[in-house]
Amino acid sequence: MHYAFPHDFWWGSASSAPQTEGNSLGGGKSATIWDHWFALQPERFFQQVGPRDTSTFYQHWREDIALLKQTGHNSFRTSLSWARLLPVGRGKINQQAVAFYNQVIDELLAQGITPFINLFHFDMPQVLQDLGGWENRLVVEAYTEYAALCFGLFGDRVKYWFTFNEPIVPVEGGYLYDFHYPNVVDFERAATVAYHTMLAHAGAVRRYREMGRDGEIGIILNLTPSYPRSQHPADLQAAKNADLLFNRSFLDPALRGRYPQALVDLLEQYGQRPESRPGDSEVLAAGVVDLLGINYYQPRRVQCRSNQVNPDSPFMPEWFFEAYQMPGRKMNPWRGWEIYERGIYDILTDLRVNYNNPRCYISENGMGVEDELRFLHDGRIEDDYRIDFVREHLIWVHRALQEGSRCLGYHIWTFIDNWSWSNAYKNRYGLVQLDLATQRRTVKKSGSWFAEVARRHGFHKEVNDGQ
Ligand code: BGP
Repeated sequence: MHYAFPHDFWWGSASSAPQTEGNSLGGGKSATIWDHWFALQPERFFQQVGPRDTSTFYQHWREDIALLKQTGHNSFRTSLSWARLLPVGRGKINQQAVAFYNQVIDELLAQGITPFINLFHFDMPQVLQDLGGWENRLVVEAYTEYAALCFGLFGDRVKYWFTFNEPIVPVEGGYLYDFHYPNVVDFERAATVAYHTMLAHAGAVRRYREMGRDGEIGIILNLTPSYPRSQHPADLQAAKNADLLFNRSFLDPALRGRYPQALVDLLEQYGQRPESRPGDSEVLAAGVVDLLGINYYQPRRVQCRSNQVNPDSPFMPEWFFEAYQMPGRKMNPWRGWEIYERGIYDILTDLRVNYNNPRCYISENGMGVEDELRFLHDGRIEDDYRIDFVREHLIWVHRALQEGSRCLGYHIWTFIDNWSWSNAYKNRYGLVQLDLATQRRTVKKSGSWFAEVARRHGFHKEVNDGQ
């Protein structure tokens, strides 16, 4: 069968400034929380590889953009670094950064690749973290200024803007589960960070519209469908709770301009509701996006709790559900994540049916593999597993499109093997292999396959080809 996609479908990939640029303390850039945390606790990073050792996009941007072209990209998402553009968080602009980003944007356009620009990918400038980061409303204000600066500097050429990538991840990592700096474990503070992030988002959207720039603005959310263990009402409720806390907590403000009442009630009931101020709801209402980016890697399977919550234990989302490991689930054994291709269709269907079918696209989806050199044959990574992974997800995207979803494109995570926070280079995701020692780039089998899919606007799959 031939799976044909629209001729203007976006084919590309996603990446981010902190994961690719390198030169993380050079070119006038100041430290982010990543530079800071690595200096404090290098042992928390896989093989002690830190944010300075990324894929050197700062030096090799021209070569990398040529590789984007070679691997079939008509669009590419990356982020700008706040700490590079505004080393003290606000005020004085670093002109080296402006020149760098201008070159990148101009070269992308010259190669016929549409830039999708995200403003924040987990990389809070340390000077602002020192003021309390997202817990401090001053930082929300500073972010809005930073966003407006970017719209002013680059908005003549950049037509697709995103305020945040996966804004829930710094909340989870930094304030609940200890995998990002500042390694706090405190739900109330986490809820404040989440709330302020969405105020920052909405403030930036409002500024963008006030500036009258010709383009679209959105947000990128990791939407993880929650599947119950069974149809038992207690399991169904557990899945609903997980969905409320991890998806709708960001999805509803982004698409409806307000929080779900059920979430407000739940936080109220447990005394965890963050402090709001007069005028906040108007700001949030202005944050409804033009375009939604969807990151999807794996589903969340849940069941009701098997024991009673100890009311003296710290309040956590897990008070309302328990993780469930479904027997027989399909796994990516080299990352330890479940593969459930249909999840991508379920997200698109939920958006179509329950959220008025927003303009959206798949902004991240991909397969991480540890120790990928085991698949090196004759100088090339033969990553058939990645081709299967992408193709099977695309088949479900195709089905959603046929049913009327307004999904406009597919961006794989990621273009080149890149540095991934405290996992550093553990899991490789690229269409292009990176040799960390030599910085040599080699297109993987999936890179050539992806280029072909983009060129043909789709692919052919025999119904019983066994793949
Ligand atoms: C996503 C992030 C990316 C990237 C990816 C892979 O959630 O947006 O920045 O890091 O996950 O993660 P990992 O390397 O942990 O497998």
